[in-house]
Amino acid sequence: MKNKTILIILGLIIVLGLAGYFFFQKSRSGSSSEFQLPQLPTLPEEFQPIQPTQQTPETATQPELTEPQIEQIQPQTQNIVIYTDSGFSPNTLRIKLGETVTFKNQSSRAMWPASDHHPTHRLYSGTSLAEHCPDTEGTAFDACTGIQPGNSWSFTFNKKGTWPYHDHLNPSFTGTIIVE
Ligand SMILES: [Cu+2]
Repeated sequence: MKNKTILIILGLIIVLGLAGYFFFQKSRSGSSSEFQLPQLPTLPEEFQPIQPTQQTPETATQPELTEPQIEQIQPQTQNIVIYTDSGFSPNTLRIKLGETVTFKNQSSRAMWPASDHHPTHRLYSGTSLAEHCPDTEGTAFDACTGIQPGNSWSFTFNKKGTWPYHDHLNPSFTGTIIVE
């Protein structure tokens, strides 16, 4: 029984091999019109393989935010001193050389910020009130006039040091600007 099965299998292999050989010979000698490879069935459009899409310009050119750019976006710190009926706040303010301090009058009366020492105001500029007012050059730490409620006065510090000041109209109100 086993031998018979083996014989049948061998026979099938031989027959298939011969058939394949003749088929191959025919396809080699025959013209292309006689023998055509079967065409693969075309897939419906929805089953077509997805073509890799090109990168859109938006994502391709989008710049990455770097740390220096983030720093540029951040607003500059403002140096503001508020003057109220109880005096200057903050009482001591540290700034960098070349920075500007804005004194805002939120009190009910006029203010006159000026460098110590009252009444001459010589400490910052080395000149007296009579010499440096009106301070058109912006070199004396002296408002040189009363600043009305709701108004403000700004001064740019171009000298390093500790600069005490007072309200010339109410000299008991004092403060200090430290320029580093
Ligand atoms: Cu004064």
